Amino acid sequence: EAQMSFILPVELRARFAVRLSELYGSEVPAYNALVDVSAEVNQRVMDTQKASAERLGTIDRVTAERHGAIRVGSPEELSQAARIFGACGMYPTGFYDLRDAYPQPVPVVSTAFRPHAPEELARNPFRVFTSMLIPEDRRFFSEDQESRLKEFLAARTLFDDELLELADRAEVDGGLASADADRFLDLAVGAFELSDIPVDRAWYEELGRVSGVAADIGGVESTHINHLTPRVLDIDDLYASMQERGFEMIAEVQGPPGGDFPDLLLRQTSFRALAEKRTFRETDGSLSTGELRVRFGEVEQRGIALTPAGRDLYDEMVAETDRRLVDRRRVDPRVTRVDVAREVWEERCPSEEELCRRELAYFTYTAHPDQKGPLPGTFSALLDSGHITATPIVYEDFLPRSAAGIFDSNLTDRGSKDESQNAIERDEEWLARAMGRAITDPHDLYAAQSRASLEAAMEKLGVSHL
Ligand code: OOG
Ligand code: NI
Repeated sequence: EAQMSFILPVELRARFAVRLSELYGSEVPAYNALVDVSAEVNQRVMDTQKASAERLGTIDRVTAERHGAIRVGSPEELSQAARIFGACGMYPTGFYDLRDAYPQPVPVVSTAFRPHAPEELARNPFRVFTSMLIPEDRRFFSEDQESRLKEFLAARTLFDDELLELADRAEVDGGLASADADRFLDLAVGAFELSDIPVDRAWYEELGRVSGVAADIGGVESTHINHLTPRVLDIDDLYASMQERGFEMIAEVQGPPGGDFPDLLLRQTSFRALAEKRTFRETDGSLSTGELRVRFGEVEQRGIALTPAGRDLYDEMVAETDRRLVDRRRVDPRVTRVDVAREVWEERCPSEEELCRRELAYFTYTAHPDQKGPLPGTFSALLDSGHITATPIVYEDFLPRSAAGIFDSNLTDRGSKDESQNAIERDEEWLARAMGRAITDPHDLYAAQSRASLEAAMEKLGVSHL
């Protein structure tokens, strides 16, 4: 019976996440501590907030929830990674250009592979933020470096044929027979293991002077999980608890401030990248042991997904925070970004109710046909009368600004970028074509989910249009 069973993409995805978590925990033991503390924090929130703790995802989902980050060097490598994720029901979603990111530009463009359907997300939302190097961008690399990078990348194999064939089969057949699934997972997880192939020190250091991320991609023979991120229900508690245990955390939590505001989008923090032993090949050909600091432990708290109008408002609040921070620091250099963000949020952040009424965030709707009183004919009156209630949709994507903030706090070298050179155009359409797969706009997914639930609620109430 066991070897007859057929493993669906959702199960491949769940097992993939568990296996990567085991792998990463064995490579970076501090990650295990982060996962333990996350579980404690989540239990505390469940105990104190009871049912409302699960508004943005059940505790089972949140406990299993991880995102990973990987980095690849070329469209070919990206399209191969896409086949592996495709087997697990994870599709390219969203486009992020980190080349102009503040406070730390990074020579990559990125997308996230994740499930799309709400049921799939509820069962296992595993997502992988995947960045691809842009060696053609002259602001970062010279022509000579570009050609050496391309030569280096063309000579390596990240994913072998057997793995890619199994991935394709899983995608076409909608799953794999049990034995094939085991083999697929062994090979897929193995592809993201830290390799002990010696690192060419001169080459790695040359790339590192451009960007630590460039060195991490183009200076080594294989790819690896850069970080694996658990989800917590209270990131301020997590931050304090990790510090109490003696972990050196980055300066602050990235993203919106904590406090009595609706949870918007995404808040993230991390412990600092740890030194890991690697073997280096020196210029004279000899081998030596050294250390690299590239892998860190990140953790996140997820909030409400914002509509484009809500996102504009969020971006304005962030910009206002930046402006005020500069002014404040002239007077008092100890003022933190979080202090200033709290002030701005105090003045401008809408309540959850307003986010819904002003269509600044995405919600699903539940009908209450037994609600007393006449059935009103407008959306907002249905909310007033209690015939419809709104539940926030959780943000399933990423914030480039937080990503860049995390890069910034973890890179020892700021790298270099020559702003006198022209950028090469690398937009979403280009990336989709290069990868050979469509990239889905996350807004389309949230909007469709919200619309479907509103239509179902209207039908239940017998309201034909609003
Ligand atoms: C990816 C950084 C982006 C996040 O959580 O924003 C990311 C990387 O470090 O390669 O994972
Ligand atoms: Ni991350």
